[in-house]
Amino acid sequence: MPESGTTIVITAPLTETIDHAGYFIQMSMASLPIWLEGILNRKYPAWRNVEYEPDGSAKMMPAGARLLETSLLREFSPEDVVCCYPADLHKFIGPKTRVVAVSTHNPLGVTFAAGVYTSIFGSSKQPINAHYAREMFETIKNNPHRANFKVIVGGSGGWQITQTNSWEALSVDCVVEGRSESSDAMALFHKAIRGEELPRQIDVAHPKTRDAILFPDKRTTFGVVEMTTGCGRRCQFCVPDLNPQIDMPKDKIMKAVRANVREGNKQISLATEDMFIWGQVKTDTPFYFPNREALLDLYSDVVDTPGVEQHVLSHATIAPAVVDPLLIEKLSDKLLPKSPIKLPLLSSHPEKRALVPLIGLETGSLRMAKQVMPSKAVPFPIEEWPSVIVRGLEVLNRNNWFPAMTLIIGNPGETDEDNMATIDLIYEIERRGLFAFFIPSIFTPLHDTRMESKKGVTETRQLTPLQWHLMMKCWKMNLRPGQMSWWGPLAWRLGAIGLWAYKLRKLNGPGFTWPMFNFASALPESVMGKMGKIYLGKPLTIKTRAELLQTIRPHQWRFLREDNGDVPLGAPVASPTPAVWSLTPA
Ligand code: B12
Ligand code: SF4
Repeated sequence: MPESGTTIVITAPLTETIDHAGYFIQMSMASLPIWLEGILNRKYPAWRNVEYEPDGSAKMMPAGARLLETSLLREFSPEDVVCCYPADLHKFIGPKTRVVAVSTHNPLGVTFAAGVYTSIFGSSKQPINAHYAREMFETIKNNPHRANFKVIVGGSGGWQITQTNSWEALSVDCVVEGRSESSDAMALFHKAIRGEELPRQIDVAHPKTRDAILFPDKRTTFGVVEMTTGCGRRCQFCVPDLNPQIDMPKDKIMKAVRANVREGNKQISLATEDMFIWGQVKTDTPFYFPNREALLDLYSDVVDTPGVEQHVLSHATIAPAVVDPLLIEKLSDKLLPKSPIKLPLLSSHPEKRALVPLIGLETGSLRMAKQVMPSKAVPFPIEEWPSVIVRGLEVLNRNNWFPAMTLIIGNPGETDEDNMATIDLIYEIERRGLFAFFIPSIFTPLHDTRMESKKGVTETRQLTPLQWHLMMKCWKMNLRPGQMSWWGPLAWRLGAIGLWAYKLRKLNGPGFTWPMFNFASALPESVMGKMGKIYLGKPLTIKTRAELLQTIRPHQWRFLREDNGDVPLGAPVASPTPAVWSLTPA
């Protein structure tokens, strides 16, 4: 590393860069307050360990930082661009440095889910990840060469700085919204190097075509390789859906997978909003009828790449599981052996392996669903949402997929009836012996979304007893697969009640008390229900798969695959290898 420093230094918070212990460690760090860091330190004593290149630069970096590096290398020489960990910034920043570029996912923890749980536990401002992000910004601010360089921040969490007006506090000059491939983003770096003033915030264009998207040739955190951008289901609260719907060319995905392995990564995750649209974007078939052959071909090649020992799924939607159960079955055969996630109490796999994609459930209320996510269930009408969830979960669970399902509590205009409808669905799922990890979060109006101007719940004290009940019931159900010992549940109950008595009771208000007792299993639910303290949910009428297929618009029946059965009578049948497959890249 030159003593004069590198012209452009790229970094990211340590807690967004580490990639051992699986996705869950980063998700926990996004949500747990800093005062609970000790729990993670004890469970993962080596979580801070990172690997280095011989020159002291970072071996692994989040995909966003790597993309920025790749974009810059089109216009700058490799000597002028480096990626390093926050602790090594002083080694790379010198008098010659003109830009410190930060890539961040969630710097202040004000996004959905993250903020909620820290606020339940007491501080809404300092999740572990936010603590480390602030520490990184502090290091940059106090660097002796700070006057000579500009600080440019980008990544999916950049908006948090804009929204909280944190430019001065964090010593940030410019926040970039959008992708680094953009020529506007590059122009900004040239401007900074010339020492010109930068705008505080700039929106840069998203590439419109698949060929305009770059792929890094280095190692990314968790082996993240982009698979798609955009989604197409158009939910009102969604940020990624605002991007164009693009599925990446397979040869580029595979090259990035091999680059990760070559650089010592043993794990891969294909980043997407909905894995099931890949291979079906801009074909003659609507994107919500998955392209089975294309998906099996892609995932098989990824997990069969020599050196790939682990593979984790990112995001998906649930309707495709009802549309094509055989796809799920065949994907499971390929993906389960490489899944690092084991759920001994749930999985029927011989090694107890499981797949845990992130899937949005969001609400069980049809009234709410029609307002905020009218196309979430396509090809099924949104009126069938509860049946789609239940039948989809049946298919997924049967094949050892136990999704992490997000729910939004406190949607604008949400009533007690809406909450009761969601609680009905959660109890229906439980009654049927189905399982998902339910991740409730409080509605946050995310920057740039179609719901940006809407107001959400800002403090946990504002939650109603029904909203609390929904949240705590979800967490109670989530803990089941972890409570294998006789003492586990007992310790959990006592701990939870103790914490409530000590701190949470005051923080979260009176509506929290009975839901908390339910969470801690202080009394049987039926007793609390009879006492009128919690709502136990009413049974729902759930359509069969055959009935659900009947609700698809008849002109789309031809996209259903006969080998799955239940195809409505009189429907022309899709060929087993749809013609559209030839349109997807090899
Ligand atoms: C993989 C992933 C994860 C993984 C791994 C994250 C990691 N550190 O690598 C895990 C599961 C751990 C994770 C966790 C979380 N995630 Co996440 N995640 C994703 C996912 C699927 C892909 C991210 C990615 O790598 N994309 C590919 C890269 C290339 O894209 P990118 O980072 O945006 O980078 C581009 C631009 O932003 C820009 N850019 C990036 N950096 C910079 C820097 C500069 C200076 C410039 C100019 C440009 C620039 O250029 C890049 C392209 O060229 C996205 C959805 C998506 N498709 O983006 C959600 C997503 C980013 N995650 C999200 C959320 C909410 C979270 C959590 C808060 C969830 C939670 N409660 O636990 C946590 C926070 C983690 C933390 N450490 O705090 C949201 C963010 C919403 C928002 N706008 O705030 C998204 C969009 C998902 C969603 N559907 O809502 N996540
Ligand atoms: S299904 Fe998910 S990714 Fe797609 S628009 Fe809705 S929230 Fe966004």
